[in-house]
Amino acid sequence: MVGQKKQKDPVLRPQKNFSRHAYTSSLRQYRKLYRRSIKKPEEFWGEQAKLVSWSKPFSKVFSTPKKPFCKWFSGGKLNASFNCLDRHIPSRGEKTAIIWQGEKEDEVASISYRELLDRVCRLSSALHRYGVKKGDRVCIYLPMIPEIAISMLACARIGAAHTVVFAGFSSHALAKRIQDSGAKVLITADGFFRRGKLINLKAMADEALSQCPAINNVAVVRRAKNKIALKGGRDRWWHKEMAGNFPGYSKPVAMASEAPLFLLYTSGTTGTPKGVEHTTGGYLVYSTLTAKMIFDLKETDIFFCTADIGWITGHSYIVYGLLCNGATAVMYEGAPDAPDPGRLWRIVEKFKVSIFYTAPTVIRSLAKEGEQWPRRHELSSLRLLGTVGEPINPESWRWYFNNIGRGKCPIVDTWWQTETGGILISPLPGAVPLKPGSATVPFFGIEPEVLREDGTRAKIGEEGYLAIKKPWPGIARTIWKNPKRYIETYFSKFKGKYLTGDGAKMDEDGYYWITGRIDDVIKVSGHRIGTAEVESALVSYHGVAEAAVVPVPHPIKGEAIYAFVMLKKGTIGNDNLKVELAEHVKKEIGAIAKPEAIQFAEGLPKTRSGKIMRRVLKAIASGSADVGDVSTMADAGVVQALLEGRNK
Ligand code: 7RM
Repeated sequence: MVGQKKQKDPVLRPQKNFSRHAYTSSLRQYRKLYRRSIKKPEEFWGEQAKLVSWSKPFSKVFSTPKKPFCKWFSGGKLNASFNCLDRHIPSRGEKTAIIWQGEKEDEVASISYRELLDRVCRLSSALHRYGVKKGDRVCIYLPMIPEIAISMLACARIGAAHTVVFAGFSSHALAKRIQDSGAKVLITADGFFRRGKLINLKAMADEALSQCPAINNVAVVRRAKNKIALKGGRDRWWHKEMAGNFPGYSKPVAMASEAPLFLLYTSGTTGTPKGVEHTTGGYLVYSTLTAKMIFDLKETDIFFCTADIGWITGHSYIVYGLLCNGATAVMYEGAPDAPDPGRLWRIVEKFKVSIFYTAPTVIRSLAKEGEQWPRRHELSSLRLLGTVGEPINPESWRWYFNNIGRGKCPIVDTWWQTETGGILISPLPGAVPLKPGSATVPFFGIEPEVLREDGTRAKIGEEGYLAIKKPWPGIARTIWKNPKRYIETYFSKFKGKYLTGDGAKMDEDGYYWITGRIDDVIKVSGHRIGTAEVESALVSYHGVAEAAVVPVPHPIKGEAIYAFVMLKKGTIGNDNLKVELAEHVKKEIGAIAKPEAIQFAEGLPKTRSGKIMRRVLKAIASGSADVGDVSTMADAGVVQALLEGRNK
């Protein structure tokens, strides 16, 4: 929980220099349009939906035949790939859709809308040959190379739902996602580079595929040129598939508005990640409108979002929301500090980036290296900055504002989630005055509420549960194969209202201050990880009896993972075992889930009914001697032992 202290910050108006926002140039105008969007949502969204092309117009804007499940733009048909590609060809065929920067400085590609369409059509034909049909799932396990966007759009074109698995996830995590989604085709690569180091992606895919007999076709992009094995009859080189007997144009399939566009697995409060399902019409309208308005997109903008496409931010603001607006997206393959902390600023200068969108953890890690890095670069092309993924502390906000925006660019602090499809709380640059550390005000059609345990509304300044009163077009429609979990997770605590899992407070100006997750989800460097997932990975290691994982504040990562581990009799807890356990978690989930610290424990604080008291563990892990009320604890003696263990 960072960034909540300085609420008394003066309201900033860095917008003087900001050219007129195309839609709402004043707070008054924002408020007026906001009120209308809430009072007459069907009218508002019916109008906004014209932002995308429909092959068959919708007959009903919004309906909830079975609450809390909702439908948007029913009766309508459209194709997301058509909207992101074909429709731009007459006016923007030669415009650059994607600028790709490889990890090596001289590896650059510029792909026009026309070229992108051609490559998407070629892959669509290959997917047809693999027997992929409308309604099927295709798994994409690729690094940040143009082929990841091409794969997504090819799936969308033929009506198959994609499920992208972040290339940093382990083979075990990949296998689980393939199995749960029921994908029958995998698109992957031979390997890729991370900080100059070769990652053998195909080997990991192979390991996963040994557990996934349903995958009968694999397309492999040649990226790193490392030596790999192609399994006969199953694996084929992407470039060969793209070159051979090409029939020409591949027709986009008209999809029902509520047809699934993609699944994206995300962490929740159990050990099993959930397949968040987004559908075509609502998601596309929402991601496109938020991109256009919040980033104030103009025809000449060069937009650089540093997120990986394996996360929702990349889905919505590198691929769908950006390309549907006909904008130019910069895609960077490598790490922000490779080979040095000036890398991102070099990219901004090189491609004259005008809008830059990143996570607070990236800002903190680069700020730590000093101002000399951005100072070396010409950053005057920038006109707007954004952040996402975690609360931003006012110090980092100011560093970003002064050293990157050079005091001239508004910062949009955008709050949203995998489940929301697009941004829900954010300033509209140039219209809404900024307060460092606050995500500010709700987007059109969004009604946030800060609620108390009993469901009543919290007072101004009082922290509570952040909930959203009514659905919006971008909301996830269900959890794949688990509608019950959808209802329980999001709509049960406050009946019918969407529970975000975040804490928040609202100030006297109606601005929202997000205080972080209040469930068992941790944000490590902006990446979402479930404590239960890490715990089940730890427990799956021989010798481990029980594990409890909690977040601890971390100066760069925001939050880090702290694990308490109880060993079975006969297992000795030493530093060697700590290394082995961390490696095991990496193998089970991925490097992002590795615990920062492991503490061996003789016992864990539990209630008399056997529930682990995480509140107590959090206090201990953070080095606090004050663990709060322990009157409900079964054996208060364990706390002393844990405190002593911590100090060791
Ligand atoms: C986009 C994304 C969602 C969680 C969410 C919050 C945290 C995201 C902000 C933020 C404070 C922000 N999707 N979060 N944006 N907290 N200010 N601007 O990150 O599904 O991976 O995570 O991220 O806790 O619930 S996500």
